[in-house]
Amino acid sequence: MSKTRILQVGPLTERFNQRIAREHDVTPLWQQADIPAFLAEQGASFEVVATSARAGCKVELIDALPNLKAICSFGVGADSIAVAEARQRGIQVSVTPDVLNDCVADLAIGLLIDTARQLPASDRFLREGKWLSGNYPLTRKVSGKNLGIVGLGRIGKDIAKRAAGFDMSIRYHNRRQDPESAYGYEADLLALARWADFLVLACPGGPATRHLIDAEVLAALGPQGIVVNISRGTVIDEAALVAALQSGALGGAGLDVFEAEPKVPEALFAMPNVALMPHIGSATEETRLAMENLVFDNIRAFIDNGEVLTPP
Ligand code: 8YV
Repeated sequence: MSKTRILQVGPLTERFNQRIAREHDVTPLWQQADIPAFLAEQGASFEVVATSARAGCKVELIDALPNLKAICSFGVGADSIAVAEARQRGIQVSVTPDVLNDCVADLAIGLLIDTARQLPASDRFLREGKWLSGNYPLTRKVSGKNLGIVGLGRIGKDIAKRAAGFDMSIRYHNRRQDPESAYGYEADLLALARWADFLVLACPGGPATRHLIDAEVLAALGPQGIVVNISRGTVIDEAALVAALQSGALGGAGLDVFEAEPKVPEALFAMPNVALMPHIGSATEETRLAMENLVFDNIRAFIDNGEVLTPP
């Protein structure tokens, strides 16, 4: 067991919790009876924080750990971690990129089909015995449509690869054009939304993308358009989304993420053109194990060589 003291911010799987306790000198922060008193007394003894995209690491926690040197997080998103403040203080940060691309991209395509073909609502229709009195209404075709991707990063590219198998035309919006990408670049998000049948959001969360998808973008996507969000709930103005779905200004929404998880606007529950998932993009046995292993690899690399492997 190494001498480096690790502070674990929130619980992960039982397997993760047991392994970190076996391999490291770890203290579970969430189990402390009086967290501020604990941090005041012992904060200076921790060099590493183990956390997750959900539990995060705010600047207040960094302030309470004056000898902190590395923050190793489970999850690819770094929007809940004070990355800029950490960097200013020479604290390294790691996340778990790439190992979850397949599963998140799979879910994006799944949500797109779910929403366009109304699979959750069709399933409910059958279970409720309604098929006995008539057929389910017609829905919308998926193959061959125009797909706009907001955020052509690692996950966005894997979504595009899958969508090509459905003969979709693909264009994307990023802050800057990707010189390596052969897909059409659209600098103007509104123009992309106007062109697209489906708009899939795969950009990072955080202040730079907060409410990027607002009432105007949703109106440009239009009454037959569908938005799919597998990034962060904050990227969509959720109140505007609910209003656009209620008025028919937007055709449908497939959502894995929400502004105030685990709270989801109840107005969405009864809508047949909406598919709702409890933030399960990376939540498969295989991918979650790979993510856990990458957190351990980062902690080990930092302790042994002073460098994390996969910064955000
Ligand atoms: C997880 C995620 O739900 O990778 C991310 O950024 O949002 C998801 O994979 C999250 O890491 C759980 O804390």
